[in-house]
Amino acid sequence: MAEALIFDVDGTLAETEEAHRHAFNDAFAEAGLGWHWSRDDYRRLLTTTGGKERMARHARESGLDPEALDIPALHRAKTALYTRALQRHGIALRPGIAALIAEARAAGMRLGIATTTSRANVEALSLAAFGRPADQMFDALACGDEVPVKKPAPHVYLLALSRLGVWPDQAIAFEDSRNGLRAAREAGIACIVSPSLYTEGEDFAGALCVTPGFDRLGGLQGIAKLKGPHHV
Ligand code: XBP
Ligand code: MG
Repeated sequence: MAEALIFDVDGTLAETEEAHRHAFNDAFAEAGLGWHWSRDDYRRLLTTTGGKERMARHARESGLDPEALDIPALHRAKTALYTRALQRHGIALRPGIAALIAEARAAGMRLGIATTTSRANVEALSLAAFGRPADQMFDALACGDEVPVKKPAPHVYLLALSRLGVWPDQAIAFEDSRNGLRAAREAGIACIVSPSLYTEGEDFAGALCVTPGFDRLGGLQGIAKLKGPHHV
């Protein structure tokens, strides 16, 4: 039995990317940039992890110099809009997440977060979806604004492992994207993938298991029976 479960946030705990996309578009409108990301634009741009990095890519693809724009300020505005939207409208957890977390807690396992997004966004999601602050839900949080390189680099998973005090083979990661899976695998962690709205159809080679929903795993007992890159 694994000793720790480590969860990605966006697309894994909840379907958040539409809320992110609306917040980006509202921030672009407030700044008078004339940019608008459609769902198709966003699907393509999501292969670049991190909001600031995504905006810089869009600027370059539009023939603009990202350095000439105040991307950090634009991203702060986007974060404020995103956190306010979660506060106002709430957000539902993906099926199976609440049960897995409750079962792992009852079994004395440690729980962590390894995400590309910022601590502020994790906090907003935790309050909106669990009704509790993130540090009451998870033993360790590792966020994109704390590491030098975002997923698919392994840094955020390595940070989560060290904060949880477990080795890679004592943990299982839960992801929705190829970039997230690559990050977990690079860190040596077995990874269960359930694709989300925007990641359906990606290549998940190397996953311990790919499932249409985390509620289909049969809980911790079902997970313990999975055979794959690591025995868990
Ligand atoms: C999710 C992301 C994030 C969000 C936006 O990746 O790439 O960038 O889309 O969040 P993952 P920020 O689920 O693999 O961690 O704007 O706060 O960066
Ligand atoms: Mg994700």
